[in-house]
Amino acid sequence: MSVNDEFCRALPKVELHAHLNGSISESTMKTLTDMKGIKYDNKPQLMFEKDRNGTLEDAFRMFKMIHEVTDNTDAVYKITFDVIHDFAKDNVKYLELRTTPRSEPSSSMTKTTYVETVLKAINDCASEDLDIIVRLILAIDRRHTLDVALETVQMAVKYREKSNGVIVGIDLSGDPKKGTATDFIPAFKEAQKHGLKLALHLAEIPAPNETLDVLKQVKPDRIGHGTCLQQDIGGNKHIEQFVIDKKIPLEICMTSNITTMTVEGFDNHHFKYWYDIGHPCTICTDDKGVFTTSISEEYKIAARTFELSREELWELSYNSINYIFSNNDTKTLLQSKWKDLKTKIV
Ligand code: 6MZ
Repeated sequence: MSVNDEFCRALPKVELHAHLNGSISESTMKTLTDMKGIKYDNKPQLMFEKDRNGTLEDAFRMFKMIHEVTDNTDAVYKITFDVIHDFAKDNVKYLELRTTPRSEPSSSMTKTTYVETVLKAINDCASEDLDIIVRLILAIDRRHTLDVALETVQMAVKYREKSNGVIVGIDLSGDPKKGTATDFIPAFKEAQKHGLKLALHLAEIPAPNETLDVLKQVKPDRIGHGTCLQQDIGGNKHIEQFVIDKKIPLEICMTSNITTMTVEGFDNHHFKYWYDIGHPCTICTDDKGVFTTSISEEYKIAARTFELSREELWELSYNSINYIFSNNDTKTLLQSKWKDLKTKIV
């Protein structure tokens, strides 16, 4: 049977690359902008219209505006709560949300109250009957300094303890045209020293020098995007071979890459290369709000573009469990959930 919308929705899914402020639905955004008295005909400034392309610069302008809307702890609570409900409704059974701790003097929100608010919303959702496990990754923005990055790692260590392990890792993200990933290597090493996992945006645009340096010096647990790792598209043979040899899973965000035009067309997406050589890949949304997509939609696009069957989509989803940052008990629990559901949907 062919893959359709209904199948992709029913498929149990793992989402490992979702930026909190990029994942806000249109309806949550409308509530927040109404509350702030911002006219909603500003929509094109906060999210891309479906199937409209732009640039990475456009996306980063949007994040700046979104941050103006989510500049207080009430808004941060609401977006976290709503984003978790959105993913749960789309049959995501395990979600690793990532977010950059942020202070906003205008509302007296501090990085500490920011992280505590996100954790409170995660905790409140856990007490509902949502059938989703949520973990948190704290993000380092590459536009910031090493000191800020080290502070983020310290917060992750402290709040992992306080949250009973909800925080599982550290991300590096932000505008790939700004800053240098290698500057943050001491922070990545500090995170590893404390047993935190690393999910780093690497090679979203061609950047072979920093990519190879970071890979060799810290070996991240997952790579975000990895658009330009391959020799023929801005990487080099050492990078490609290292990623293959170390089997570093790639977080694949197709609509994001096409919309920001870092990849020209779904047919040319690097997912095909890595999938065909059997490299670990996990399908993700990146920013489901900004890019007007969903994880079910991303699975459907993969199936339609690369002619994947139901069984192959199932395997993609099932194998993603191997790349989560939680312990083996959680993996086993998810694997048995997937097996129970399989007979009903494939
Ligand atoms: C790099 C990205 C990104 O952290 O405020 N972010 N970084 N590449 C991308 N591809 C399009 N999409 C999102 O969520 C928004 C932040 O996530 C990062 C950027 O730093 C952005 O400001 P949070 O929840």
